[in-house]
Amino acid sequence: MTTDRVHYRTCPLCEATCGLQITTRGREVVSIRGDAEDPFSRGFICPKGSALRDLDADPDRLRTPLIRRGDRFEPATWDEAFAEIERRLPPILAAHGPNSAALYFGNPSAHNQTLTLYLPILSRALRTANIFSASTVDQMPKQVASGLMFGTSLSVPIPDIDRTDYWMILGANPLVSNGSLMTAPDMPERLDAIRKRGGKVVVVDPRRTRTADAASEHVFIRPGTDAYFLFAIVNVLFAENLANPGNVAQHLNGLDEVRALAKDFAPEQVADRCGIDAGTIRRLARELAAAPTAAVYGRIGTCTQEFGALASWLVDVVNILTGNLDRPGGAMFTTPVLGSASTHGAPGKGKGVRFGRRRSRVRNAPEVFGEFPAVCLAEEIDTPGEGRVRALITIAGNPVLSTPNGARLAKALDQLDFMVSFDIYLNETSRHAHVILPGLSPLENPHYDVALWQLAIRNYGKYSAPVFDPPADRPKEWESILRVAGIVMGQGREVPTSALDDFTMRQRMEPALRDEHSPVHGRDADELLKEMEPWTGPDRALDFMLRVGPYGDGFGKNPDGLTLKKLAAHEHGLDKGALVPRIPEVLRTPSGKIELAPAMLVADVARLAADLSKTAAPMVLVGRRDLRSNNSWMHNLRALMKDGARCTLQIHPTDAARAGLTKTARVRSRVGTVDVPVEITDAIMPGVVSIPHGWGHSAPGANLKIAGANPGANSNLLADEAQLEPLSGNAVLCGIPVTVENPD
Ligand SMILES: Nc1nc2c(c(=O)[nH]1)N[C@H]1C(S)=C(S)[C@@H](COP(=O)(O)OP(=O)(O)OC[C@H]3O[C@@H](n4cnc5c(=O)[nH]c(N)nc54)[C@H](O)[C@@H]3O)O[C@H]1N2
Ligand SMILES: Nc1nc2c(c(=O)[nH]1)N[C@H]1C(S)=C(S)[C@@H](COP(=O)(O)OP(=O)(O)OC[C@H]3O[C@@H](n4cnc5c(=O)[nH]c(N)nc54)[C@H](O)[C@@H]3O)O[C@H]1N2
Ligand code: SF4
Ligand SMILES: [Mo]
Repeated sequence: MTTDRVHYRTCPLCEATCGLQITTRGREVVSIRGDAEDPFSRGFICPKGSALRDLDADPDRLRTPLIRRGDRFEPATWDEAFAEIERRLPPILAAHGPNSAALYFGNPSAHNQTLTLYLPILSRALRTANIFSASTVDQMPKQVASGLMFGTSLSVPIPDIDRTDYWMILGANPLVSNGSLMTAPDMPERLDAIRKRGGKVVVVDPRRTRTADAASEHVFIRPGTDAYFLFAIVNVLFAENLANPGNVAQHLNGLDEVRALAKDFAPEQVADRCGIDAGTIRRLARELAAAPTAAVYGRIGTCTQEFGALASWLVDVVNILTGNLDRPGGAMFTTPVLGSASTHGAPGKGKGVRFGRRRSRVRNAPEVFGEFPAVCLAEEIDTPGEGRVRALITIAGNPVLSTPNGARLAKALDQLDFMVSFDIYLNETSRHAHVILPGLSPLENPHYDVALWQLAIRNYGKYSAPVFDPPADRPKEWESILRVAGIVMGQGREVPTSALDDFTMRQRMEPALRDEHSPVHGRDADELLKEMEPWTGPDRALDFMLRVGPYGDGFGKNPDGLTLKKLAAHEHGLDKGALVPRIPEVLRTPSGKIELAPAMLVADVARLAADLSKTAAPMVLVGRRDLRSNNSWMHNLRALMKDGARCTLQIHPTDAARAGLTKTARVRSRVGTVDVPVEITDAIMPGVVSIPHGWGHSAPGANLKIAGANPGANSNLLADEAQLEPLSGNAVLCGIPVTVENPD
C-alpha cells in the first residue's frame, strides 16, 4: 500500500503565489489545500489553486511532442521532434538572417522558474530583433514609466497595503485577479483589514467590481481617462498647496515641470471627459493628501489603454506629491530575496533605461526593453519584403486569443515557413505550429517566483522542489530550451544539455564577477561552480542569485546568509519582513535622482491635452477577469468550468434597451465582429461594455475537449492591432470603440 505524502509548494498560476499543501499517493494528487503555515498566504487559496490537480491529470495536456504532417498532428519521440527542428529551422536562419525568426513568450514564463531563467538563453541564441511577449498586452507602460523615473525595468513601487490608511485602486480588480504588480496573497483578508483598522479603500473603475463592492467608495470612470483624472489630482495638490513629497523631496528632479504641466488639467476641465464631477476629484485629492499614509495603485485598466504610460507615471507622481513614496503605508520598493537590477551595481545611481535602439520593420515601432509590440507580430509575418519573419517560436503563450486581431494573427501564422510551440496544450495558437514541445506538469517542476517576488508587499522567498519526479524519458523544459538554443547556434541537437548549461551558467555569473559591489567580485567561476554542487539547471541559477543577493551568504562573505539549501529547509517559505525604505539606494537613474518629469513622458502630455477636445466614442469596450479563469488556458479543467462559459457582454440597462438587446449581442469594432450572450447589469457605466478575454475555444484542430464545449467568443477579434500606446508599444485593450446591435 502506498502511503500519503504531504508537500508544501507555491501555486504557480497567478501573482498571488499562495502556499499550497498538496497530499499525494503514488503519482496521484489526493488533495490540494491552502498552506496555513505559509507566513505570507496564511492558508488562502482560490479555486484555481486546487484545480492544479485537474491540470496535472488533464488527459488533453500534452505529454509527448507533436509533429504536424499535413493538417494532422502525430505524436513523436523527443529525438524526432528535435531532428525536425534541426532540419527546418537553421536553413531559414542561414538563408534569411537572424531576424527571420521571431520569439513570442507568454504569461506563464513570468511564473515559472525554468522559463524565467532559460528563456533569455534562447532569445540570445536566436540573435533576433523580433522578440515579442505578453508584456506588451499587459504591464509594459508601467515598466516604461517606472524605468524612466527610478532606473530599471522592475523599479515598480508597490502599494504597502498591510500598513496603509488609504488605498486608491484604479483599473484593477484584485479580489478577482488576486493582484498584479503587487504580489500579495490573501487579498480578501488584506483588503478587509484596511477597513477594519479605520482606513479607506477607493476603487476607480468603469465597472462596479467585486473589489468595488468591498471598498469604502467606488467611482465610475470613463475608460482611457485615468491620466486626466490623476493629472487633475496633481493640479489640486499644487493649487491648494497640498503637495509635499516629504522624505524624498531632496531626491527629486522635475517638480516645477510637473507643476506647470498640471495647470492645464484642473478638475473642471477634465470632469466631463472622465465622467467624474469636479467636486469628487477635489475631494479625493484632499483625502489623499490628508490621509496619514496612502497608496495609489493602477493596473490593467490603467496600462492597456491609449494613455497607459502617462497614467502609470501619474500614479507615482501622486504617490510622491502626497509624501507617500518609500514610506511604510505608502508605495515602497521590495528588497527581493533573490536580488534584482536595483540591488546590483553601485547603489543610488545607474545607467537608467533607454528605448528605441531598434525599430520594427513594418511600423517603425521602437524597441522597449528589448521587445517589439505584440500588436506588430502579425504584420511582421504577413507583410512581404526583405526582413520578413518566416519562423516563429512561441513559449507558453497563446497570442491568437490574447493579442489584438487574433483573426489576422491566425492567418499570418499559417504563412510561416516554420513554427515551434513550447506549450502544454494543442490550442488556438500551437495548432499552427509544425512542432509542439510540451513542458512538464507544474507539479513536476521546481518552483521559485523569480519575477513576482521582486514585486511583493513583503520580502519573501520559498523554494518548492518538484512534487513528482518527471518521467525519466522526458526532458525537463529547460533542457528542451537549451537543446533548441544549441540547434540555433549551429551546435546540433546532440550536444549534452549539461555542457550547454555549464556554458550558460558561466555567462550568468559573469556580471556579478565583474561588479565591484557584488560579494563575488573577482572570484573564480570554477570555484563558485564547485560550491554550488550538486545543484544543476534552474536550481543552480537560483542558488547563485540567492547567494549574491541581499540576504545571501556571498559564497562565504556572510556565512549566516542564505543558500538555496538553507532556503529549501523553510518548507512553508521564508519571510524577511515588511518592506523597508530604499530611497536613494534603490535608484538606478543616471542622475541618481527620482525623475519626476522624464522627457519622454512630458513630451506625450501634448497628445493627452490635444485629445481632451476630441469627442469621445459613444460606446467603448473594456475587459474583465473572473475568478475561475486564468487568461486563455484554464478552461479545459472541469473543476473551473462547472458553471459553464462566463464569456458574456456586460451592458448597462439603458444601452441594452436602446439597442433592443435580449439574448445575444453582435459587437463590432474596426477590425472584427463577435456574437456574445448579453448580461444586462447596472454594475457597468452607460456607454461602456465588457467582454472577458481568453475565450473563443472553437478553433478547428485544437484539442481542448472541455474548453471546446463552452468556447465563448474571442474578445481580441475586436481589439485593434493598429492601435498602440506609443511609448511602451502596449496594446489598447480598454476603451475600444464598438457598436452593439441585436443580431436577431
Ligand atoms: N482583450 C484583452 N486581452 C488580453 C488581456 C486583457 O485584459 N484584455 N490581458 C492580457 C494579459 S495581462 C496577459 S498576461 C496576456 C496573456 O497572454 P498569453 O501569455 O499569450 O496567453 P495565456 O492565455 O496566458 O497563455 C499561456 C499559454 O502557456 C501555456 N502554458 C502553461 N503552462 C506552461 C508551461 O509550463 N510551459 C509551457 N511551455 N507552456 C505553458 C498554456 O497552455 C497557454 O497556451 O493576455 C493579454 N490579453
Ligand atoms: N482569476 C484570474 N486572475 C488573474 C488573471 C485571470 O485571467 N483570471 N490574469 C492574471 C493576469 S495575467 C493579470 S495581468 C492580472 C490583472 O489583474 P487586474 O489588473 O486586477 O485585472 P482585471 O481584473 O482585468 O481588472 C482590470 C479592471 O480595469 C477596469 N478598467 C477597464 N478599463 C479601464 C480604464 O480605462 N480605467 C480604469 N480605471 N479602469 C478600467 C476593468 O473594468 C477591470 O475591472 O490578473 C491576474 N490574475
Ligand atoms: S490566488 Fe493565484 S496563487 Fe493563489 S491559489 Fe489562486 S491561482 Fe494560485
Ligand atoms: Mo497579465
